Amino acid sequence: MKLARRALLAAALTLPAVGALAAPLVMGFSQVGAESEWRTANTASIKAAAKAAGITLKFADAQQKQENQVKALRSFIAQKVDVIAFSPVVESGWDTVLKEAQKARIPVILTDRAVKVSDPSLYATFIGSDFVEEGRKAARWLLERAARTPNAALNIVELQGTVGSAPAIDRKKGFEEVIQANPRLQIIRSQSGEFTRAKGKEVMESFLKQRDKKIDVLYAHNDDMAIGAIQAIEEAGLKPGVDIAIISIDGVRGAFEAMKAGKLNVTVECNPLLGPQLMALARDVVAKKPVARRVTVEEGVFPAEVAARELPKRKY
Ligand code: GYE
Repeated sequence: MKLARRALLAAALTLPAVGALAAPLVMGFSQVGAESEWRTANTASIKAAAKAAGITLKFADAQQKQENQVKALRSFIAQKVDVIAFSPVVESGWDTVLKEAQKARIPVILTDRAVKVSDPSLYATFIGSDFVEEGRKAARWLLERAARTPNAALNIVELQGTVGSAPAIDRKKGFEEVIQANPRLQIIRSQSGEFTRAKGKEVMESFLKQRDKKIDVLYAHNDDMAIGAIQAIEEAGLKPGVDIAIISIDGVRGAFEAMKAGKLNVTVECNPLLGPQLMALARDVVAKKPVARRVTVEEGVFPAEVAARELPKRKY
């Protein structure tokens, strides 16, 4: 009798442990927003990958506001999720909330955008693109094109991404670094179009209204702003891709369609399909396996000449 009771007790004690092991891993994910085609593809990839990996995803949309992201992170901490992943809207201002996560022993994975923090141990790893390199690639395309018209000055207008965001800061930096090689290339105006079509169009309209200098080139930090600007250029009676050369970044389907129509000249790829790699990293981080500090993504450059051939192969 005594033995049987002991066996029962032992079983009761071990059961919850077995149950806990089998419980699905819970990830709190704070997304930037739904500002672009890139972001929509990124969200879809993360949701699908979580499902495929059997990871329970608590998803929060920050609508491009850091304060919403901080709130979401605090709520994930309060809910004691196993791991937090987020794509930070802007680079700075994360120290306090990340310290709170660390104190609660919840590992944090950065996806897509990087942060500037005083203590690197505040996050486990970062998976995303090299935005400085994307800016360089955009500028290299322009340098080659400029070489074909050796005497002409090329006035560039720039549509920047969200102010203070890693892709806006880095894409500007990489582009400026490379165009310095040719003094004929000058950025004559630069303003944020917040990574959206609507704002891209609005800012391009205001660039076009200032008639003091001719605009030869538009460099947009993402395809959506370029697509918005294309509309503004057409409404101003000019031919996008012809009267004004247009360079953008992301490589979304809309960009390939614009290139096929001859309205966009080149897009630099930025891969949003980070979901599967993120879920694998999350499992490793929670299991305390060693992970790389920085996981990068392979990307290409697609000029308009290859658009028709590449379009059917695009996954986003
Ligand atoms: O390029 C843009 C989006 O952070 C890489 O954010 C991402 C950028 C992407 O809104 O379209």
